[in-house]
Amino acid sequence: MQKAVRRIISDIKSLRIQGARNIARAALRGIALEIKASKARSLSALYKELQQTAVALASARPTEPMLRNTINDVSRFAFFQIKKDAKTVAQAKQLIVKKEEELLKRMEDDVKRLTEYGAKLIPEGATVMTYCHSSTVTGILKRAHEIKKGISIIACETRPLFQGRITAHELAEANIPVRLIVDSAMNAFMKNVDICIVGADAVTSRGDLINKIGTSTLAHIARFHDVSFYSAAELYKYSPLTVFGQLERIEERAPDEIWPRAPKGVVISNPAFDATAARYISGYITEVGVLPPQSLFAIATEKLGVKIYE
Ligand code: RUB
Repeated sequence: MQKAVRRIISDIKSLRIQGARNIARAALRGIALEIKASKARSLSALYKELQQTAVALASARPTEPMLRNTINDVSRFAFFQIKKDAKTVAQAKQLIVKKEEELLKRMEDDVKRLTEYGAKLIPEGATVMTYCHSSTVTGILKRAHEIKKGISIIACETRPLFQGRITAHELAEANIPVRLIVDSAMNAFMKNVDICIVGADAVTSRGDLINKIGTSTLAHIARFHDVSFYSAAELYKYSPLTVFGQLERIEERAPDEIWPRAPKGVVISNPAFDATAARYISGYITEVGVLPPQSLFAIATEKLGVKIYE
């Protein structure tokens, strides 16, 4: 495997590349890099190399359907389409790289549409609480600021890796009023909040949301205060296997992210994500509009081209 691709994998594992969209985009870039540099002499050798790269990239973060769905698109394309259309390795390489460019473009178009729906949804002068760092959410907030909604943001710092600081920094650079609070201050500040918007790592067939650990706490507190709670989720965040009863696996990360050199005898648990039940979610902001949690499954299934009747 190319050194640059191994680097992408280690950057995803270490969270130097973080957030579902950035991870999926980096993986696509990784596939294109590998294919462009491939020395395969036959179509089957090229396909094998693609599969190995795809599996290595897809396993870099286990709780990421967008990563898996996007990589699946390239693999399926290579398997079915290239067999049909490519006569030489050079042609196949060209087709795969073109597919990668198309997918990146589609991701950009989708998030642009989603951003517009999200910005429209935010009330004038609203205080918005957010959690962790989601490029989709910061995109919505920047757009809302651009169309002069007069918003201000409360960002939770998001222990243990403080992705909330990335959010706060990015919004401050965009001249959006932003306040950073510790996660345990969520409840104290919720009475000043008009709307909560978080990102999404995965959405299940029941409409439950899997996102950074602590998201469900925020959703429960928002419900207690009657504040609406939205998740910004492109349809590619949907996890298709959940309709067949498979649970989305929650990634367990290294204990030293919480306490490096912890004393012997202290057991540390460090799940990266938690699940928020659909009933706490006012809606998903997607590229086709703001959807009730229960309907995301049908629309995403269609977009992903997953067949559930056969
Ligand atoms: C990031 C996180 C984000 C989602 C969505 O977790 O939970 O809310 O990934 O991000 P981590 P985006 O920092 O562990 O990757 O909207 O950018 O896809």
